Amino acid sequence: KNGFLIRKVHADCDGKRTPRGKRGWKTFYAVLKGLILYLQKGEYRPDKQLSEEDLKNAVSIHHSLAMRAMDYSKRPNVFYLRTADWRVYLFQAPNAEQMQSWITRINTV
Ligand code: I3P
Repeated sequence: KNGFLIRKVHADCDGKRTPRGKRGWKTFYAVLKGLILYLQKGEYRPDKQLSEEDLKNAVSIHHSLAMRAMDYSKRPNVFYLRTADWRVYLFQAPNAEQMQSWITRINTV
């Protein structure tokens, strides 16, 4: 699965709150391949080499949990992704259908 997602980093490894200055929303082209969610900046080309930054932004979804962000009302179509090492991301999908589809795909790999 792939498509545009807007990401906010809420918690770093071990659930530590992400510091100010690193909590802004950023747009990525997301590609879910196996157990990795790749987040690429800039325009998407299927043959494009992943940059070092793209690799840093990649998220392991092994033993992760995605769920609708019921308590987050500033933006619509937002879901949480909590990883096995207790990072927490918020992702805003383009619409409700895409949000649900990402949640389902992430939780059923
Ligand atoms: C953050 C940015 C986010 C905001 C976050 C700020 O600043 O303005 O949009 O989250 O608030 O810290 P920065 O880019 O300097 O990290 P919201 O959009 O959810 O308000 P927060 O610290 O309350 O999460």
